[in-house]
Amino acid sequence: MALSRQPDELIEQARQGSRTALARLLTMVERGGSESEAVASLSYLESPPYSVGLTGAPGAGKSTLTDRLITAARTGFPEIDGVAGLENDQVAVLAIDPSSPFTGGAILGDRIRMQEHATDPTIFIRSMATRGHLGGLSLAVPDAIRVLGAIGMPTVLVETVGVGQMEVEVASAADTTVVVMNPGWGDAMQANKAGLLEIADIFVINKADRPGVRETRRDLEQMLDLSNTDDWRPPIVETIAHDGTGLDEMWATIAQHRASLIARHELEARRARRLAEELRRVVAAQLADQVEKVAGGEAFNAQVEALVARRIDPYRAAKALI
Ligand SMILES: Nc1nc2c(ncn2[C@@H]2O[C@H](COP(=O)(O)OP(=O)(O)OP(=O)(O)O)[C@@H](O)[C@H]2O)c(=O)[nH]1
Ligand SMILES: [Mg+2]
Repeated sequence: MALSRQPDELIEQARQGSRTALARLLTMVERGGSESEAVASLSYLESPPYSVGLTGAPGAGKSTLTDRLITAARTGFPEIDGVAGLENDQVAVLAIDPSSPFTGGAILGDRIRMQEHATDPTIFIRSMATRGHLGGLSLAVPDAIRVLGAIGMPTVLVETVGVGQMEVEVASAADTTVVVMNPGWGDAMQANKAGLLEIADIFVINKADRPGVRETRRDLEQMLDLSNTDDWRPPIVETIAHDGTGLDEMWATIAQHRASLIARHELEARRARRLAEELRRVVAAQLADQVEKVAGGEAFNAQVEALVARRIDPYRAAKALI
């Protein structure tokens, strides 16, 4: 079957299992523009997948954890306290590299590490960077997650390096956000400074084979004592991603969080808040686009000349342009 260029046909082909069709859809999303809008208008009609974000400082072990988590995730979400589970017959991973302008496999290390899954048809792994998407990754990633849901992925894992504001935004655009840190003095403080504490639903202290686990846990507990955690106090899980220690507990904790969100009717509320924020970003991006169009050309240059000659002030000039 020849690969289509039409988003609707591509979605159909991807639903039937074509990974090349799925890859092409995600490339469209990544590139932005009218094709990506066409993809969004279709994927938006379907219900979103359950998304789990992993973030944390560079080198914390997110990719190694994600790799292990794929295996755990395939067991699905169990039913918990009457909240229905979810069968994960397929699992998708998005590895987000905010600093890279490249695409489709920029994160070579991740690729190699996750290679044992590469031939598994129930697992889909894709690196993503931004290429001209209006609004950048904070819009491209939710779009990509929706595409994955629309073609039938029940669960999507999203790995992001959480160092800047935008990365935190991307990471927190998941239903469950896991913040990964390491043992050692100060790691919890660093995470706090980076704004990671506020977005964490679950903390993972990875590299628990190293000294300092108790100190990091204590620091975290103290910070949590000071924050408002009435409905859900983020649990702290210790892992050794290398050998898989703690990975079952990590997945079970993610499943607990999912069940808690659903039981409290918070999942829908969260998603609604995220959509409002997303719409705000789309509006901002489209207005910024219009600014670029207004802030160039002859009329604009004429106003600049008038400003230089002190015939007009910037406020009246702007009004004249708009
Ligand atoms: N000792 C120890 N090393 C680990 C553990 N987990 C990961 N590592 C090592 O830590 C290094 C970084 O791991 P990655 O999984 O690439 O970390 P990452 O957070 O994805 O890194 P970036 O994507 O570059 O931010 C690698 O050399 C891993 O082998 C662990 O539990 N214990
Ligand atoms: Mg990584």
